[in-house]
Amino acid sequence: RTQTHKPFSVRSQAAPVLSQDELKKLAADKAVESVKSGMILGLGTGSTAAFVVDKLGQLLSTGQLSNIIGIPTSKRTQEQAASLNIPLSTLDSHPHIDLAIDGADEVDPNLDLVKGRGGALLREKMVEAASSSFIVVADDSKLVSGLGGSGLAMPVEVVQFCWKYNLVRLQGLFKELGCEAKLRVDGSEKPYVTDNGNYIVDLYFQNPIKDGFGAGKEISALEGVVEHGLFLGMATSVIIAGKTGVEIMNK
Ligand code: ABF
Repeated sequence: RTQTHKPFSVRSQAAPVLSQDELKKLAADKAVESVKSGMILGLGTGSTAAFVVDKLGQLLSTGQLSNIIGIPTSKRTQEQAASLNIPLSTLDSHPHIDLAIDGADEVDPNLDLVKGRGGALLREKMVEAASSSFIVVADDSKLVSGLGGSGLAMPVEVVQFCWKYNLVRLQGLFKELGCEAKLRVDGSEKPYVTDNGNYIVDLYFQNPIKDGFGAGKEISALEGVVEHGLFLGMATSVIIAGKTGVEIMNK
């Protein structure tokens, strides 16, 4: 089921051209409409999720929301939320989350996702799996017909120990998809280290993944793999903002 909401009610024919950030904010604001006072909330990571956190901070500061507890999915989000005085806790203290809102890197027509280009996939998956509802917010550049089909990275978090051994094994798993595996590096060309002290191997596919569940299982079966960026069957709805408005895709 898909619903479309126009971004503005415009009288003139020419609709305003929104920047990518404005689209992200539009999707974020729409998602925050589902937040109710008293909820335990999973707080996502990334530039779109940051708009969600901003909006929550604003609604709390004006008293339009109260008694929210946020469970952040990264140190970055934790810092942002703390700076906005959003009360925070952990999955240890709150193992059941009412609603998580987060961005994504790819969204396919079944609402399956690639996530983790922001490096926070492990905590995102733990928090979102513990949530009764999971709303994804994105601009329309994230829509793909098949996962892995954007030509951009599908991340896999691996332990540092013998990361090269696992990089080679990961690349070998998807030879027939023309997969190239690369260790993620930071701005100084040093290995990127996740919040959990691990490395990330980014997989680049020439062809989309046909069997996401099968691929996920094969990746997880490799010893030393911590988590992968395929988020399958997890999203309850996806809010996509594009030129024609905000589209809500429901399961
Ligand atoms: C998180 O942020 C990640 O899972 C995903 O990698 C990224 C998307 O970032 P952005 O919203 O900045 O495109 O949701």
